[in-house]
Amino acid sequence: MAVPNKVLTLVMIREDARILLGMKKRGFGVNRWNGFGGKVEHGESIAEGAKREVEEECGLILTEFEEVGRLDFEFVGEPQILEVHVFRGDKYEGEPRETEEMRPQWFPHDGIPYKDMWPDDKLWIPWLLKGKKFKGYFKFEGHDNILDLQLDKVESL
Ligand code: 6OG
Repeated sequence: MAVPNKVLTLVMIREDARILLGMKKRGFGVNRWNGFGGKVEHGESIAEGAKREVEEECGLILTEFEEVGRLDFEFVGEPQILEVHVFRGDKYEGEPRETEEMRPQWFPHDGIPYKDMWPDDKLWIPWLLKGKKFKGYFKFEGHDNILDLQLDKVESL
């Protein structure tokens, strides 16, 4: 029987001049900068899960955010596909604060630390910053090597 996808969220909080990333302090993707997000829980919508994870991981309350991307990740040797719903966070309340999971930091759009991020990010973050929507599939071998990929801009998800 097919293994159901693992449904995850990923929120990139974006302003005109800068983007908020978090240094992952533990767990999957440790020691990489990334957006905020995690597993969607039973009984909540994907958008609710995104908002909850942002608050848990960096203390911000999202007031305007939009789903802009859908990325499926396969890891060689692992049956489960990670189905990542990517959101652009446009407005929020509060100030970012460090938590047990993430150390947040603002980066200018032209200073995103791609070499310390998941290798797919440099392919789609520029689209997100320009307000585009996208869909993609990546096949990883380990955490550094992309064997195969498909990535397209779309009008709607
Ligand atoms: P937790 O296991 O910490 O959620 N995620 C990825 N993000 C990027 N940029 N690239 C990937 O390529 C990713 N795979 C997973 C989704 C994991 C967090 O990491 C994101 C979640 O926000 C493979 O709960």
